[in-house]
Amino acid sequence: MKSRAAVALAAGKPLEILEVDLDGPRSGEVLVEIKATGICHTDEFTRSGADPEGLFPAILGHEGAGVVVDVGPGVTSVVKGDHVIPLYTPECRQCPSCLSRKTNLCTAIRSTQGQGVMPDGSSRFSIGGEKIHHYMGCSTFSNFTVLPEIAVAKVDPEAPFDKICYIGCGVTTGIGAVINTAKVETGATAVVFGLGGIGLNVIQGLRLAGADMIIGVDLNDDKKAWGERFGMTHFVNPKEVGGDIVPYLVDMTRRGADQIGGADYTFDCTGNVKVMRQALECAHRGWGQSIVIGVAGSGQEISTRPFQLVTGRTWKGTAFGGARGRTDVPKIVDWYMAGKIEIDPMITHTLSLDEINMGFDLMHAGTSIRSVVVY
Ligand code: NAD
Ligand code: 022
Ligand code: ZN
Repeated sequence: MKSRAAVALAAGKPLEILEVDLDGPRSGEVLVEIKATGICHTDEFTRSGADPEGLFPAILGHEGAGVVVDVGPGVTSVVKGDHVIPLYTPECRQCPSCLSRKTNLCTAIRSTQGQGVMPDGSSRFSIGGEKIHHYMGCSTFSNFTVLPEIAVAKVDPEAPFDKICYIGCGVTTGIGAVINTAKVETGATAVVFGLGGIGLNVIQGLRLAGADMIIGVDLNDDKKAWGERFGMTHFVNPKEVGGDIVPYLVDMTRRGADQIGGADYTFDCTGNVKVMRQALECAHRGWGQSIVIGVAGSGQEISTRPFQLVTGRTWKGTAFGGARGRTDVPKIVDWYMAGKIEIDPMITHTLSLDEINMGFDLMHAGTSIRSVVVY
């Protein structure tokens, strides 16, 4: 069949809206009509050529929602008409990682996904016989895409596609980092570095978890109102703090009879390795946990003095908020439908596929929280 898609033909070039050929689903695969897709940082990381593992030509996009329109042989967990969210972190429930219950990083299709192909080693996308790569196993910048059955989460059919697509990455990453990775408890203190599309979801996750003090840190003062909108209790702009921000944050979080400062939980949502160090060092001695969510540029390294860890701070990282996609994503959609979490105000721009490159411009300008393309 044919599908309209935004194609990344070469690194650093704008996406081109083209008609592509799409082969139908093979064994264990499903054909999905994508109804909406968010535009996320990783798409830009790859489009720009900064990602050393980026493959071209490719159909990017990994934050979508749509409807199953066909299933290949052997598919049992979804049927035509089901509403689904594609999963860049699949959940096979059979590999050693899924069975371990200790990680969400399913390994069933990991190597082929990284090579931009389906699990059988071939691509379903082409133009004039030339192969086009899949991206993060999703390729949601195509109106139709083929996905492995284990890489779709079946969700409430009443939920609006143009909002729940964001659960395909940003919402689940931010809320999941709080609930699955940090396991934040009622009354906790927290610092969130970077109040963008991820940090704001960390903030609403902290509110959901019942955190007491939620400090947001951002270089952009416009983010103060955004943070407060989702539960932030204090805002710090590092530019307005003369010198080191770490002792400043430690001071803000002094509690208890011993008046030792430091937050119970801190989150890096910037991808800046210097910020990751600040986040670790403003965590409470003895028990503070710092969660790295931001993805740093290739070749970047983090550092701190071992003393920071010896005195009981923990450095953790999270992919897709530690969420097991097929199990956890439908629950997050239900939370949205029940009004427990908010999504609508974070979607600041809705575009048509023809306008997709504008979404990348808005991301660079810092004027959007999330741009969503509606097909
Ligand atoms: P964003 O650009 O919307 O937000 C980043 C924010 O950080 C901005 O508000 C910016 O002003 C602020 N900032 C930049 N430098 C800062 C500094 N030195 N101190 C304080 N604030 C600073 O980006 P986003 O969509 O929120 O994504 C954030 C990061 O999360 C990216 O690196 C992205 O790749 C990553 N991410 C990770 C996962 C995962 O599974 N681990 C999933 C999705 C996104
Ligand atoms: C999504 N991300 C950033 C913005 N939006 C993002 C990027 C990478 C990861 C998670 C989220 C990530 C963390 C750890 C891994 N990845 C490796 C997983 C593994 O090896 O099992 C990651 C993922 C997918 C791909 C590459 C890296 C890919 O499909 N190319 C989950
Ligand atoms: Zn993403």
